[in-house]
Amino acid sequence: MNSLSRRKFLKITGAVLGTAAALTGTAGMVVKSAKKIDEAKVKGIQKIPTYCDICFWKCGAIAYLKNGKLWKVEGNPIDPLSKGRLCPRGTGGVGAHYDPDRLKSPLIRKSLRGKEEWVEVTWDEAFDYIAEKMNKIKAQYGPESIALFSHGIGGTFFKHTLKAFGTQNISAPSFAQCRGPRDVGFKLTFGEDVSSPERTDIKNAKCIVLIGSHLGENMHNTQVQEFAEAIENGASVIVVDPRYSVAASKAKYYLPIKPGTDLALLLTWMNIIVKENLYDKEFVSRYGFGFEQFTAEISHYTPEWAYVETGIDPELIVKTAHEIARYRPASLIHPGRHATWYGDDTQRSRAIALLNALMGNWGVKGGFYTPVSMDVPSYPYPPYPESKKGKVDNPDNKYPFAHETITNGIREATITGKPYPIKGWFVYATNLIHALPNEEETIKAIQNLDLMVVIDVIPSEIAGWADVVLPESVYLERYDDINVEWFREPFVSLRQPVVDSPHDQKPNWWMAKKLAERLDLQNYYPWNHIEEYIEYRLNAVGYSFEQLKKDGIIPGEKQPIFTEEGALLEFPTPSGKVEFYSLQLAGAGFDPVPKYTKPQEPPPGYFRLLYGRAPVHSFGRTQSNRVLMDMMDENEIWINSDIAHRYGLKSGDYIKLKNIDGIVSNKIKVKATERIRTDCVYMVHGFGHNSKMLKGAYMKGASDAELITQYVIDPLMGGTGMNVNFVTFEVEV
Ligand SMILES: Nc1nc2c(c(=O)[nH]1)N[C@H]1C(S)=C(S)[C@@H](COP(=O)(O)OP(=O)(O)OC[C@H]3O[C@@H](n4cnc5c(=O)[nH]c(N)nc54)[C@H](O)[C@@H]3O)O[C@H]1N2
Ligand SMILES: Nc1nc2c(c(=O)[nH]1)N[C@H]1C(S)=C(S)[C@@H](COP(=O)(O)OP(=O)(O)OC[C@H]3O[C@@H](n4cnc5c(=O)[nH]c(N)nc54)[C@H](O)[C@@H]3O)O[C@H]1N2
Ligand code: SF4
Ligand SMILES: [Mo]
Repeated sequence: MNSLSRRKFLKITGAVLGTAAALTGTAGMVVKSAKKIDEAKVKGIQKIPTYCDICFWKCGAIAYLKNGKLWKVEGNPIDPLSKGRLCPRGTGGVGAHYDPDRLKSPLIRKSLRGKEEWVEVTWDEAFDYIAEKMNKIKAQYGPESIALFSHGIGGTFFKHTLKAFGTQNISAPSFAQCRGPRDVGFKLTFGEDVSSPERTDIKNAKCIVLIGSHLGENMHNTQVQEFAEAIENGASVIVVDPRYSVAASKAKYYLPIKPGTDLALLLTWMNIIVKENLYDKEFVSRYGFGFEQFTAEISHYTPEWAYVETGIDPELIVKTAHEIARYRPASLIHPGRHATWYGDDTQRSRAIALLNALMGNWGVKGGFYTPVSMDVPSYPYPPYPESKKGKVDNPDNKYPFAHETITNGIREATITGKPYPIKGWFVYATNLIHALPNEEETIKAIQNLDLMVVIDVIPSEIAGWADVVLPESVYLERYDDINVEWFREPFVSLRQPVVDSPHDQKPNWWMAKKLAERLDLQNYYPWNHIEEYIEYRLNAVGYSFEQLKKDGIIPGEKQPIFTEEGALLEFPTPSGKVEFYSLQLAGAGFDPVPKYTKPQEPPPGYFRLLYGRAPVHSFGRTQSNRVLMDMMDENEIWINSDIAHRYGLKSGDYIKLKNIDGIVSNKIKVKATERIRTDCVYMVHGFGHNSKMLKGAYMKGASDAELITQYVIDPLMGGTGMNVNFVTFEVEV
C-alpha cells in the first residue's frame, strides 16, 4: 500500500491513543524498580515476560524462574511475533545468562592491541579513561572523528550519547553487509522498502518463491511459522538455491541454480510472463512507469539463453514462470534478507521487486501488506549538535542510493583518513571481525585508532582488539528501549530484567548515561533510571507501565493492512508510480532496467564459498552458549559427493580450506552430499572463533569470514558482495 494511507493510519492511531491517554491518565504512577522485582522473588515458579535478544527479531517471551533461578524461556502467547513459540535459539536463551565465558568486569588493554591481555578496572576507571581519550580526539579532530558501530535495539542509548557528543558516523552491518541492496532495490521500484520484520504476507501466499532465502535454517520466527502455515495450506513453493536447503525439501520445484546467475533467471521469468500476457495488466497500466522500455530491454532473455547461464533446464524455467503467474496476485517472490552476494545485488533485488510488481501483489493478500504501528512518541531530548563535516562513509555521494550509513565506508575512512580522520570506534553488539569482509582491512583500520571501546557480553574477536572492553548484562538481566513494532498489528513490547547479572556487568543504558555524564552531556539524560524513560514514553499515549510489565505486550487497535478494493495506490517514487524503468538510475549513470552480467568463474581446482545459517545459532554470537553448543558445536563444509570422492574425502573427515589469497582456515569437518552443486561449497557462518577467552567455542569449526578476503562493492549503495570467494582443500591436517 502507499505512504498516504499509512500516514492516515498513523493519524487515526494518534487520535485513538490520545483519547486513551486523557481517560486513564497514568502519569506519575509509582514504578517498581528492578531491585524490587528481585526482592519479591519467592520460592517456587515465577513468570516474567520480556522479549528475546538471541537475534534482533524481538520475539515476545516468558522467562521462568524456579526458586529464584533462571529456569527456562518460552514464547509469550499474546505476542504477535512469536505467537507463543520461540525458535530453538530463543529457547536456548538461558544459556546466555549461564555462559561461563562471559565478560565479568570492565577491562583495559595492558599490552599490544589484539594480544588479549587485560587489566580489570572499575567502572569509574573505565569511564575516566574513555572520556579523556574522547575529549582529546574531539579537541584535535572534532567530535565527528568518533564512530559507532551498533547492531540491534540495545544500541539506542549509545547512539544517543554519541550523537549528543557530536557525531553522525553511526552504522550497523545490517545495511551494507545484509539487507541494504534489497531495501534500496525495492525503494527504487516501489518507493518503499520491505522493512523488518518483512511485510511479506507469507501465510496467505499461494505461491512462494525463495531465491536463496533459506527459511527453516534462517529461523526468523514469524516467517518460519508463516511458511509452515502456507505449506500446510497447500502453497506451491519454488526454491532457487545452489544447495538443496531445508526449504527446498518442501518445494514443488527446486532450481539448483549456478551461483551468481539469479538475475538471468529473474529477467527470463519476467520476459516469459510479459510475452505470454500472464502479468497483472490492470496494475501495470495503472501504476507502472516505463513499462514499454522495460519490456523492450528484457525481450532477449530467453529460456534457452538462461539455461546456459543458470544451468536450469529451459522447460523448468517456463513451467515455473507459469506457476508463479498462475497464483497471482497471491504469488510472493520473497525479497530475501541477506542480499549482499555478488556486488550487483541492488539490481537483482530490483528485478525481484519488478517480478512482484508484475504479480500486482503490493498491498494485497498473499503479497506485501502495509505494516502498521502505534504512535508512541520518542523522548523529548535537547537537539543534537549539528556537524558541518557530514558523514565519512559516502564521500561525494559516491554510492548515490545508500540511505543508511555504510560500515565499510567508515572502515575505509579510518584507514585513509579521508574525507577526514576517524580516531575512535565504539563497537556495540557487533563482531566486526566476523561481520565485515576482509579482516585485514578491519585490523588495519583499528591500528589507526586512538580509542577503541567494545561493549559485548562475551570476549568476542572484536573485543580482543579493544582498548577498553565494557561487559554488558545479557538481555535477561536488563531493560532496553520499548519495542514499538511495525507489523501486521500494532503493539508495544517490553524487555525487562528477569534475573540479576552474575558479576559486575551493567546494562547499556546505564553505561551510555554514565559516559554522557563524564562528558558533561548530562542534560541529554534528564531521567535517572530507564524506567522513568519508558514510563514517560508510555504515559504520553496513555499506556500503563505496570500492565506492560505484567503482560510484556500492549496490543493496539487492529487496522487494515491490505488495500481496499478500488482504492487508488500512491508510490513515493519520483514518478509516483512503480518504476519499471528508473529515470533516477539512468540519471546517475546506472542501468535503468536491470541487466545481467556473468559472474566470475572459479579458477580450476577451486570452489565458490557459500555460507548461511543453522537453526540453532545466531551469527557468531551463540557458539559459546552451552545450551546451543550442545546441539551444534562446530560447522561442516558441504562438498558435493562426486567432488569429495575425487579428493578422496568422506563425511566426517577434517580438512582445511585455502582461499585464492592464501588464507588457510581452521580445520572443518566434511559433509559429502548430493545436496550441493559441484561448483560450490557451503558452511554455516559464525564458527571458527579464535578469541582465546571464548573457551567453549575456541577453534571449533571454521570461519567463513576469515576466508572472505575478496568482496565486490555494489556501486549503487556501497554494500559488500561477499559470495565472490573461492576455496580449495588442504587435505592433510
Ligand atoms: N538461525 C538463524 N537464523 C537467522 C540468522 C541467524 O544468525 N541464525 N540471521 C538472520 C539474518 S540477520 C539474516 S540477514 C538472515 C539471512 O538469511 P537469508 O536471507 O535466507 O540469507 P541468504 O543469503 O539468502 O541465504 C543463504 C542461502 O542462499 C544460498 N545461496 C548462496 N548463493 C546463492 C546464489 O547465488 N543464488 C541463490 N539463489 N542462492 C544462493 C545458500 O546456499 C543458502 O541456502 O537470516 C536470519 N535468520
Ligand atoms: N562472513 C559473513 N559475514 C557476515 C554474514 C555472514 O553470514 N557471513 N552475515 C551478515 C549479516 S546478514 C549480518 S546481519 C551481520 C551481523 O553481524 P553482527 O552484527 O556482528 O552480528 P553478531 O554476530 O550477532 O554480533 C553480535 C556481537 O554482539 C555480541 N552480543 C550479543 N549479545 C549482546 C548483548 O546483549 N549486548 C552486547 N553489548 N553485545 C552482545 C556478540 O557477542 C557478538 O560479538 O553480519 C554480516 N556479515
Ligand atoms: S527469532 Fe528466535 S532468536 Fe530471534 S528473537 Fe525470535 S526467538 Fe529469539
Ligand atoms: Mo542480516
